[in-house]
Amino acid sequence: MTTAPLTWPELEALDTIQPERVNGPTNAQARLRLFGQTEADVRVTLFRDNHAWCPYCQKVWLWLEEKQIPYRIEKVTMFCYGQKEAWYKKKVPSGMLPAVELDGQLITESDDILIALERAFGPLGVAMQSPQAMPLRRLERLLFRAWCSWLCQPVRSARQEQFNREQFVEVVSKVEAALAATPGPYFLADFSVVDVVFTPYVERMNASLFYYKGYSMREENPGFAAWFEAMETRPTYRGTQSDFHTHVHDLPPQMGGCWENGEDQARANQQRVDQGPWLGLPDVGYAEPENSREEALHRVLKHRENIVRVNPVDSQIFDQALRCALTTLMQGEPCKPPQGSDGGLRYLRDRINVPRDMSIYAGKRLRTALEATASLVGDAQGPEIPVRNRYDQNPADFAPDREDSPTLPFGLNWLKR
Ligand SMILES: N[C@@H](CCC(=O)N[C@@H](CS)C(=O)NCC(=O)O)C(=O)O
Repeated sequence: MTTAPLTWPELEALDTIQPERVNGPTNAQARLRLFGQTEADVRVTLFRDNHAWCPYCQKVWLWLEEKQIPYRIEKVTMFCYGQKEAWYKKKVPSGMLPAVELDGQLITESDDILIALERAFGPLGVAMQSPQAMPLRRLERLLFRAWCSWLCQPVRSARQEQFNREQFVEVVSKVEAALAATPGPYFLADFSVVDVVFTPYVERMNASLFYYKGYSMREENPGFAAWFEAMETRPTYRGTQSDFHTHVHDLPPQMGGCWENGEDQARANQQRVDQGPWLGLPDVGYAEPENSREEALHRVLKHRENIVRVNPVDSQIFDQALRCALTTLMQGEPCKPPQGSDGGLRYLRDRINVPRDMSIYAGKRLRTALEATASLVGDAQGPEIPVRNRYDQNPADFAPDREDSPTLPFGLNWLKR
């Protein structure tokens, strides 16, 4: 027996979320952050990517959140998702992100941005150029390069694959030693800018190596395990944290390709990240918040018209299928969707972007409900997730003024329209 889908008004009645974007916890949707201060106190504008994915933006974002500096957020499209906004290219001709305006002065390059912010507002624990931070910042770049060599270069032999893996693991052991050199879980005695500098790529390494190489960085290294656990106690980090599914499919176009090693463990991990179950993956370790399902519902309700419109399945059919998935999400009962909607439900399952759309547990709950609903009518998958670009995630399609905007540059013509 399956239950009948709730209507949109019935679903809306279950939406209890009242987001506090400006003064509440760190979140990817805010356009203004005040931390209890006033708009007159805002000296900083952060230009970051629409997808809340750019690692260098995450570094500056985390720093501002940790220091509770009031700031505005202007969101810009990254090249591989769609067309870069002309107003941003006038400001920053290369189109690169992040950028910051501090007291009206434009600064680019994330390290220079942090140094300028430190001058204006004081350091986060230690200064970027302090003798404590400098060697650890160099170690972070060493780890980054070893990761790129292993993940982003095709190999000609199993020996070369093994060599790249060993090179990476050797740098990991240096990082483990650095983490063990202080009594707490962080890089220095207390949380500092050094942890912020490591965060973006360590998160992306944890995701990508699990998926493409079958190597679980967080589970195989006690220093990293403790560091992740400590980071996840911080609401700032939780607000910027992404999940495995988002990272592994956003990385290939950004990095120019990610190469899987074909090992059994990697294959098993790929199956798990793509098809679920998503709860229990080592992309998050803290306990699930009580309102993760409500959060997922709230976010879908907000964008439901666009979500239905861009789906490859006929709108009427998909509207009902989506209500089925949301009914399952909220009531825990199976709800049979119309025949032929399975591919459309999985299309959406594959395009939930964490934290852009919702936080990590909300994303897992929604993927789970979409998959459970799809599996009641078939095993059709959605169109494949592209690896050279992510125009299927063009933010222009979800812009509030979409109707007034010119024809989409890359169109979503391969979708129904
Ligand atoms: N060295 C720069 C690197 C910044 C960077 O590589 N940004 C990428 C995104 S992660 C970018 O803006 N690329 C242009 C685009 O994708 O639109 C920094 O530290 O700020």
